[in-house]
Amino acid sequence: MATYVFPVTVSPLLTVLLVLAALAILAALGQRSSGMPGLPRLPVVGSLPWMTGTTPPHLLFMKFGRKYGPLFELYLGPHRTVVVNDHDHAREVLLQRGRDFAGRPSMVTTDLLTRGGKDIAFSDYSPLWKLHRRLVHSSFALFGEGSSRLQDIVLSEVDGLCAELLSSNGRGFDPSLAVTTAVTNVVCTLVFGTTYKHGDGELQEVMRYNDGIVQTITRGGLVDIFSWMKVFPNESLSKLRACIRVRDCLLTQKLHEHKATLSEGDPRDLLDALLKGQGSPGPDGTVITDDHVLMTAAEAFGAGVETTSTTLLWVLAYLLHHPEVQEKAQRELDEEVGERAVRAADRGRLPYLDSIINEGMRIRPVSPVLIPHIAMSDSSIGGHAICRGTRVLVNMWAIHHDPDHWDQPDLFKPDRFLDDQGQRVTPSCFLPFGAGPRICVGESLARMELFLFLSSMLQRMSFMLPGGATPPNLQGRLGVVLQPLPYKVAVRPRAGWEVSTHVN
Ligand code: STR
Repeated sequence: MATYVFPVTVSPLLTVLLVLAALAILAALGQRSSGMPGLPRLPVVGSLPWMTGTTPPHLLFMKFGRKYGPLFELYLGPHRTVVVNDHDHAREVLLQRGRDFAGRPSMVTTDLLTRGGKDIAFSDYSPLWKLHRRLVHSSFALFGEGSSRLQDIVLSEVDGLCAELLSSNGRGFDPSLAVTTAVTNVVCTLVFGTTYKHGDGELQEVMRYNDGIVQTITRGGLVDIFSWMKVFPNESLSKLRACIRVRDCLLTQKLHEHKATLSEGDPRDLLDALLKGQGSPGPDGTVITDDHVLMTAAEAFGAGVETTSTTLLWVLAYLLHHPEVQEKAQRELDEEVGERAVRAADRGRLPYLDSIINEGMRIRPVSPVLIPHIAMSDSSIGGHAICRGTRVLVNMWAIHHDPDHWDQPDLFKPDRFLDDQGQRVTPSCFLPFGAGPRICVGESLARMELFLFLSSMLQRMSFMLPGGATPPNLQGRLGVVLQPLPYKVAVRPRAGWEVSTHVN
């Protein structure tokens, strides 16, 4: 077929004018074609020019929500993105039409991190993903509720942590390193069966690469919106690649060791459980490869460390603001547990302690805007048509701070999770782990770990503001999770527990 060349030559100036006019028309057309309120939009950059500044997304979206309502749209570059700021629409997206919205967008940074989506959190919805998720779920179940494995691991780590905290002898110090080290060690034991001494070189290497990933994973910034930008040099991406290399080297070695020593009988740790469950192919003949096992271990690791240590640090920060809450929890512990070590089975008896953890996760959710969802088929939210491929951001921060559902949402009040008899209540708009097909697979492990760490710490010691220090800033800093800014505490052993300074 002959190529037909349009026989008109247009002057460069006219071309520029035509292009500008076309852009203006496109911009006008781009507005509200769906009838959903939302931010203005320009070609190529979308709504990004209206989203500059230093306000983190969860607060920015809440501000836009006041102008556009609880459900609105914006364009991240070319990507149509719907933001959900309220509980009713969130339930639609996560639960009622959970399947429609269970997809994940592909992003440059997370594709690097997960070898193109061989993980659970970031990989797109597929039969293989479902099979993989089921395997991870059943492997986690071997260590959580109904087994004493996690309890034993945490309790042996708590001794070391308490000893370290108490060694400060009443001086003020930043608790984050000690807490993160303890949590990292629990996760190392759970995932690949290695328990390190505090200060061990390999443990430090693990903490270093993890920190590097945390710092760079969200800093890819524009590259996750305009993927073609990955061809340009990008310092953050190079650092991310370097950390991933160190991670993969360590985990591959653990994987080989596990394969070589795998035996009949109970799995020793998560890697064993995954390897043992790897065999059976999925419905369409797909299989869970070694890469999947490796990526799962890496992710269980990253998710387990960042979320748990951050939640603990938030709770401690709030306890410094509310000594009366700490005292009430300690009274409950004294009455219900006394001097023996706290066990997982005590959870039922300690509703107030649980309510503190819940209130911490409500007021400062580690994931204030959940990992982006994507519509896998044409669907709808709140009666608005949503076409396949639309990204959906659920603003859990806005839901957890909605004054229509929470009395004085900005105040730390654990009692809101208890009724007048002191029994647990769980408001339906409390969703710190998300909901639906993408709900956090580690929820029950996380809850148990948080419970065991916090109860053991509060049983043994009191956290106070160091003399003259101002209470922690509660504003938070958004990285891959929402973290408290560094702060200092002083600790004092509680009566009968002075001895724990001598443990280890
Ligand atoms: C932290 C750093 C790391 O080494 C690996 C991961 C992968 C899983 C991520 C985790 C991260 C940060 C917290 C996440 C978690 C999956 C679920 C969790 C994003 C980047 C939350 O949704 C809070």
